[in-house]
Amino acid sequence: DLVPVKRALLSVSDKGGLIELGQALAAKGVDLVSTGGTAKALREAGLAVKDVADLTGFPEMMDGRVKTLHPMVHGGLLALREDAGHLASMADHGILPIDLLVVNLYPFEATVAKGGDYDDCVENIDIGGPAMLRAAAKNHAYVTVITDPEDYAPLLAQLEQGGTTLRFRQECAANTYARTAAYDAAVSAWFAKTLETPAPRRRAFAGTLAQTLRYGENPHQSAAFYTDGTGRPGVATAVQHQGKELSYNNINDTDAAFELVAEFDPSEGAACAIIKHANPCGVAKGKTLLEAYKAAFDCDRTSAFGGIVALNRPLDAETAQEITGIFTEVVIAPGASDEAKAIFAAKKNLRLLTTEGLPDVRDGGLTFRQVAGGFLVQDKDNGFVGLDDLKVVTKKAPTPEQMADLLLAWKIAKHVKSNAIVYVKDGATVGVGAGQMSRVDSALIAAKKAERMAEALGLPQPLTIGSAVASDAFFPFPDGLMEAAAAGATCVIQPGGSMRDAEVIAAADEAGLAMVFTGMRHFRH
Ligand code: 93A
Repeated sequence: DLVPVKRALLSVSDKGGLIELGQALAAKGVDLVSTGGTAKALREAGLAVKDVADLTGFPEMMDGRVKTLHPMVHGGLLALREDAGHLASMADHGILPIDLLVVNLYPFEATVAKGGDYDDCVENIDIGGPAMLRAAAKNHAYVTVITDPEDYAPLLAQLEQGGTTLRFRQECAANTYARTAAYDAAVSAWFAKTLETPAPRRRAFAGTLAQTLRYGENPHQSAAFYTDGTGRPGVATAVQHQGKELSYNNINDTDAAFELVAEFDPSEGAACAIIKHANPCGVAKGKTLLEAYKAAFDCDRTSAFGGIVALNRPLDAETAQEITGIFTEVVIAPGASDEAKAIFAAKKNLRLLTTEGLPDVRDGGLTFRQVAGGFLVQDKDNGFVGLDDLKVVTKKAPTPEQMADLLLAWKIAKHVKSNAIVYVKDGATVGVGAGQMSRVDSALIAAKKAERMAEALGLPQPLTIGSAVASDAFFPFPDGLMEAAAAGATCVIQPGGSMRDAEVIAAADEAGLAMVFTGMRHFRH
């Protein structure tokens, strides 16, 4: 079933690998046809190329908007080579068969990512490219279609044997439709964002395969990682400097870690988050990264083992040295010094990821969750509560120091699975209770961990004594609040809004607590 390639149409925006491909094709005696910029590049490399304009008898016009949208092109791609009627049409109109199409599209996603203005984005919506890709992919019985420079080598390997196999052409077709679907999804997402309509009647979701993963959450699940083209700084766009390939769980945890640490403006201080199973087991601010890392580590040293560490400033040598003290899976930071990299190089299993800056946590964007038969889509939780939004509801008001810890606890609680209870003291978490079905249990578990840490660190008492506590949602009864008070919390931040707020406030006053309401909830499931 080998189909030889005699004529190829090349029209690419990403000209990487183009010359080598053109040379290899020419060496195999393939006739090359190309659009303006692609033809120019090939010619400059000394290759003989025919212009699409010569094929169609029309010049490229309207600033390139119309170059390949012509029956000479589409007939050549779509004609069934063994159909008498199709062959007759080809003969009548002088249409030449095109056996290979190499197209990659106008960089729409990249234009959006780099903040292109409205007209720029619109102009980068490729029309002719996807039309050709879809035509060629439909006619995969005869036509080979390539839309990714990474497939140039496999293509040439196929041609070595005299032509492409049906299986290869089918795989190319499948990739092509995924690409055009992702492309249109990106256009549709850009419109939704521009028009500020999170829920248009139809919504396409698509991504580009970044990596097939060894397995999913468990070894019996296959998995892959897709990028969405937004270019948001984070695990999808990070550079990995060392260590083995990231796993599904690593990617998930690294994302949780980096999104959390991005809450902390690096110009206001260093911050570190240590994550296990997508929940923070230690978060701290510090004058230096080292200070922040140490304080985060001291929240729950047991859980930090094998964790993911995220930093809000470029990794420095002293922090790198400290991190190598225990086994850590991944470190992600907006950069790393050469010295820090050299220190990590000795730790073969430690992955170091660096990004171009931190993501903007106030940024919009969507989150998805699959349910049977559909998807739940929502805005990212980019809710923010500042000092002015807080309402003191108890007789006692928090001191400025308590207020700072309360706001920190609140910021962190947003990134903890519900029910979330977070104890903070002096700029660092001292207990995190996550993912419990009862808020009382989250309060208890966090306090218990703090007790264990106090023992391990040889402290006279758990650090929850005199701490600030945050609850991601209101206390429906006073019991959860009382557990926090029993653990030693002296001030509380929570959304409020329970039917029993009055009862909860009375209990807080009774216990001598200072409590503030945020008016905003941070459920996370
Ligand atoms: O503006 S288009 O939508 N109109 C077309 O007819 C057309 N044909 C190919 N864009 C079109 N293309 C695209 O031009 C290709 O998808 C490719 O990305 C690009 C290559 O242009 P050049 O060869 O001039 O660099």
